[in-house]
Amino acid sequence: MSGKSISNRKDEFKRQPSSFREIISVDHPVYKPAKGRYWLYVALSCPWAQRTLITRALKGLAPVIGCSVVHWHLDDKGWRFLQAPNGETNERHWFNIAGGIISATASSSTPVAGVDNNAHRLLIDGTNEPHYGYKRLSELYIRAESNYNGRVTVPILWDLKTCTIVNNESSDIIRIMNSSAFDEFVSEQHHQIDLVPLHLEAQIAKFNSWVYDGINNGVYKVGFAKSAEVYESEVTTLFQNLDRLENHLEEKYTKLEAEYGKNNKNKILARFFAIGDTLTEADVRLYPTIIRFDLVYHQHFKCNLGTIRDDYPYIYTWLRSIYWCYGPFQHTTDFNHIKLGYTRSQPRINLLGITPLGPKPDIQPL
Ligand SMILES: N[C@@H](CCC(=O)N[C@@H](CS)C(=O)NCC(=O)O)C(=O)O
Repeated sequence: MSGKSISNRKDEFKRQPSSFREIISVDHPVYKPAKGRYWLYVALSCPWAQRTLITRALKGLAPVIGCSVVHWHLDDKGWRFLQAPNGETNERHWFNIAGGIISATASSSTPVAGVDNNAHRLLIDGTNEPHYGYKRLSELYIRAESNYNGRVTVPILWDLKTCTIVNNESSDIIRIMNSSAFDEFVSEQHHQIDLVPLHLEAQIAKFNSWVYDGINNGVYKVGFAKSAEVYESEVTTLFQNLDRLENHLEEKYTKLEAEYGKNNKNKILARFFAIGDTLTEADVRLYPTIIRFDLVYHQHFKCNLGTIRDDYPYIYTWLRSIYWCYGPFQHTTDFNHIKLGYTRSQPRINLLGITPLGPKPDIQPL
């Protein structure tokens, strides 16, 4: 049963549409491609923001588009930045984030559940805002639009030249990064990477569409349901969609086994992707939800009719293959930000803010 068939619609979760939807291109009257002109603001706990970090890394854009990371704790005033001592900023760090610095320090598999919500560990709990010294993400929204009254969300792609938000919709931001707009600033090897190749465009669009509604946003519809009736309906629908994904990946894996032989695991895994036999946008958009599933969605959002690790062997093989073999996925995954971010920031769901220590390990070896 889909959530839409339920009469009590006020109990359903509705995602607010994003408000800034510009693109960057040589033909755009304002937003032309340039090195160092655009800046990404993210939360490492946020799956939508992680898409943009993965794409930025895959496309070699870390030296072109810098990045700041908000503190993992979303409090009643929204996202906040850390303050660097004496206004200190180190550009090199900001450019390298998710190319290593933050995640290398913070994503040790030892959970820091005992840490308090006001922890101020620069480059571990987040970064400062290096351009304007802002304390809150909301200040960027107000700078962009003085009477802005929508939700203050990450990710944001910011223009340092006109001091405004170019785009705050992750699916647009990854398309901007995947376009050839920034090719002149990255190596030849990165021009070749196309996450939406023309021959797979329609398949990727179809896949993204049901995965968004049924899985990416599906977990939120479960977690933010305001009545048992809505919850029960949404959680059933979510697991039907996970079953569909499992069948899709099983079919792909079985075909690869037939082609390369059951024992040729390396060859199989090198071609085991959501759509086609290379990494595409479909993997980039699916991964942030699946990597969070057992850690937070299972217990915190009550998506607990099963776990990925125990009940979905093909999804789990795909997940581990992506995580362990592709740096841009692994290095943008910070298990501490993910666990702390969800469990400490939603008192309606977890009043005492106690962060569960398990499951252990965060992800098993391939
Ligand atoms: N449509 C947006 C959704 C972004 C979004 O919902 N971000 C969440 C974090 S996961 C956020 O910043 N929420 C803060 C709030 O709503 O107050 C996108 O995909 O970029």
